[in-house]
This record gives sequence, structure tokens and C-alpha cells, in this order.
Amino acid sequence: MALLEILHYPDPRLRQIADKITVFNDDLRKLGDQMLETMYQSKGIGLAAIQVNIKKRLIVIDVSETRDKPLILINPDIIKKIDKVQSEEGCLSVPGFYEQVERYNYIKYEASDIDGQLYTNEAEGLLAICIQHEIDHLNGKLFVDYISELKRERIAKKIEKLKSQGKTVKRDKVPYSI
Ligand code: QAP
Ligand code: CO
Repeated sequence: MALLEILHYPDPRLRQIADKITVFNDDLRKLGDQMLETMYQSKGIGLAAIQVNIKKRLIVIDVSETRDKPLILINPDIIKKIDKVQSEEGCLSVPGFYEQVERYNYIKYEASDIDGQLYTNEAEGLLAICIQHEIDHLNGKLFVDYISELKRERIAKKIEKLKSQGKTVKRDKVPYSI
């Protein structure tokens, strides 16, 4: 199956607001599967459709150690969040950079499954943080938006410079431990 191309900050397409999904069909299943494959291949724990230039409210996540617990969340929304924590984050769209941001350690959320069935669930720890990070993507927001403008601009310049040299950013560190 085909891998999808991940957009890199500061690509303006990462600032788009994703549209709500209303059609649940085989094309949507295929998109979910391709996003999971792309995420696994990049050693990620989460990926939002916006990151592969698809303006739909779909995110995929797997925070399991065994890398065999895929989650597909459609039209996800947070309905309750408690317990602020600091989280060291990275992002497949900001390769090679990691910063501390503030998140909630516990959330209650709502989402549709791949068949369009709406449900609510709760999450804590890394999964809760990952859901918050990915929902931000659907609203055009990146983790670097929580750090200083100076740091953010430096990161943007470094990524652009590496790209202009045709280099890929080193990816041996991952911004989480599972
Ligand atoms: C979001 O991020 C996240 O720079 C998902 O070299 C991150 O999958 C949620 C990655 C941290 C919670 C905590 C980034 C892999 C993957 C890199 C990712 C890299 C290799 C990031
Ligand atoms: Co991200």
C-alpha cells in the first residue's frame, strides 16, 4: 500500500482547518489505513489528515509498545480535560525538534468510529496528550505555537535550510517513550 507524503512546518497548508467528515465509506477506510501505514513507517505515535494534505477531521494514533493497537478517530472533540501537565513533544511535521508544552493528563472525548458510530471515551497519559496534539492539527495548530516566537522562527528557518539543501532531518530520536 502507498505511503503518504508528510508536510513539514512551516508549510502554510498545515494551517488549514479540517472539515467535518460526513461520508463513511471504503475511501475513508483506505485513507485511515494509509495514514496508519505512514505513521508506523515514520515511527510516529500520531498523525492527522492535515499533515498529509487532506482537509478532513481524521486522526490515527498508536501509543502501544507493541505497535499493534491502531486507533482511528473521526471528528474527535474534547468534552472534558483535567490535570495540567508538561509534555515533551515533537511532531512528524516538525522533524528533529522537541519542546515542552502544557497539556492535560486526562480527557473525556467524543469521536466517530470508521462506520460513523458516535461514542465517548476517556483517555489519560500519553494517549490523552496525543489526542490533544492531533486535534490541534485539525484546527491548524502546531505544538510550536505554544513556545516563544523566537524559538519557533528558529525552528522554521532550520527546517527550511535543511530542505533547501535537499537534506532529510535526522530521525533517530523520538519525542516520547512508550
Ligand atoms: C505527537 O508525534 C506527540 O521529530 C505525535 O525525529 C508527540 O508521532 C504526542 C517523530 C509527543 C505526544 C508526545 C518526530 C518521530 C514522531 C520526530 C509523533 C522524529 C521521529 C512524532
Ligand atoms: Co504533530
